[in-house]
Amino acid sequence: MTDHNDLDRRRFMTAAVGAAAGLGASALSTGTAVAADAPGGSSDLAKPPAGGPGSGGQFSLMRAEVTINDCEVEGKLPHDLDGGFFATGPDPQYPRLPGNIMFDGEGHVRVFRIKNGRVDYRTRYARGVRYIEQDKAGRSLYPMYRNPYMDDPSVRGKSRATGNTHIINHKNLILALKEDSPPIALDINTLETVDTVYTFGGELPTTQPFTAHPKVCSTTGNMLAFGYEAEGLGSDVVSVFEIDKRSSKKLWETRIKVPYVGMIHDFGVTERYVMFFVVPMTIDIEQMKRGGIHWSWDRLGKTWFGFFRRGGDGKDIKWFEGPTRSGTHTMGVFDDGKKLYFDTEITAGNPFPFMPNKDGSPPDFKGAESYLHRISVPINGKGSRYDIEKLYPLSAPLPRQDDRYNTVPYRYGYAACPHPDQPRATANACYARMDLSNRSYKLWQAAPGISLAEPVFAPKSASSGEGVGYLMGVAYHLNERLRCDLVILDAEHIEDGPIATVKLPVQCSPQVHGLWVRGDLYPG
Ligand code: V55
Ligand code: FE
Repeated sequence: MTDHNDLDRRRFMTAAVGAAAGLGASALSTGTAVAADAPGGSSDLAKPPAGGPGSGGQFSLMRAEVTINDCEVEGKLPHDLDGGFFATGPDPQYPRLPGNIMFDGEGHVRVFRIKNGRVDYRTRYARGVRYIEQDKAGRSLYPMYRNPYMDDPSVRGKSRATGNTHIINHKNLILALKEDSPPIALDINTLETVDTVYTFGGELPTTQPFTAHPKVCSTTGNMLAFGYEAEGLGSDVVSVFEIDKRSSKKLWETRIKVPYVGMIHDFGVTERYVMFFVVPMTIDIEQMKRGGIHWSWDRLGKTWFGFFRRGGDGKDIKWFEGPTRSGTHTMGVFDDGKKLYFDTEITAGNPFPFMPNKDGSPPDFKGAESYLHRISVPINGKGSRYDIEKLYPLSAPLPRQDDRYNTVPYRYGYAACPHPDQPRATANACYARMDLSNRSYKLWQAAPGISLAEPVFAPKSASSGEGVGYLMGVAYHLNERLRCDLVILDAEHIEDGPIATVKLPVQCSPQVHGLWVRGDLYPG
């Protein structure tokens, strides 16, 4: 097994940074001084965030629902840009209980609807059962991240869905996703909630967990998804299924068993295979019973990469072993008939320093730095370990691709990251466009004081080639009390900077993931 892991050459991409770089930033909004001993980043997290008290970049609370028609735009909005940039993130209705983490909180969805040179901005909470019940009670009823033991008796057994992680469009709906629950369905135009527990018309049980990272098949447009802990809390069964894009019918479903119960946040699908990467962010029932979160990091845990034939019964699943690592987000996958390739961001240790370590050790910020790697295995199943190689020196825990290439070979990846040469960076100063054909990348660096959230790629039209289109994402101005812009770049020339900037007079609600919905996929 090859592992060109040069984490030791890191240039202070630490907590603070890996953090601001992506998910770790979370630490900021919990108010916990977790970074006191962060190598190289200590002072950065210890001092109050630049946006003012309580601010934490892309994870700062907002709560106010906003409607702004015909936003101010600087530069020139491309005339061919037609669609919606959607995003979601946890924006707690009520203050978080001490010990709770920033991955908890009600999903607040937003859209920048762009058409005919005009942008309308709108945000609404995903009003799931949890939101509605808490609104009635006037207090938090689900006080701990993914811990049903802590739920108020009045809501026991009711949907815990928050829709705070990612979204996907299905027919005329925007589905707000959290991996422990069925989606919450929102109207694509108004963002009003139309279904608190969306089951694709009864295709899924109302208790079915549903990943935050479904894939859209590049050839059929159908949706591939899975749910882990599929048969109840702590279950080692993962259900995998494909949903018809028009009828919403389940075309097939397979149940597989995983080597152990860990967080399976994302996966990979090609035209022929389904792939999972099992990492030792393991379920911790004892910790939950003590009032803690769902997970703790097992630094002794091995990783397993598994694949099976798409649409089959899953009995052919083959597992390959690897060292302790974590990988949360898939950038892209493909198979060449001989091997399967799975491009993912990889950390050497616990990727979320705000989640406990099983052995009680303090947060390891260096181990949380995430770099893009490629995992590969032979399709004929020979061998027992997977190969892994590092692709890029960019600290990028939220890598993306052109979503039209979810299930086929792809060339370009995109991500927000700190500048690789700026050791003391505390924010995602850059957007990167990666060209996998020669492992090169291009960067655009934002002005000082800006932290960039995860970008999305928008093709110029449904039929334009890969990489021909726009890269866009939200810029949080750390020195303007987090006021936000949407920056829009020519994806082929990101180094030239934004061609248009949508100026909001307010902060955006927290963002985890975003999605571009092309205008031709809108109703009507
Ligand atoms: C992630 C985010 C989550 C979660 C599990 O992106 C993993 C990683 C916002 O919630 O619950
Ligand atoms: Fe995610």
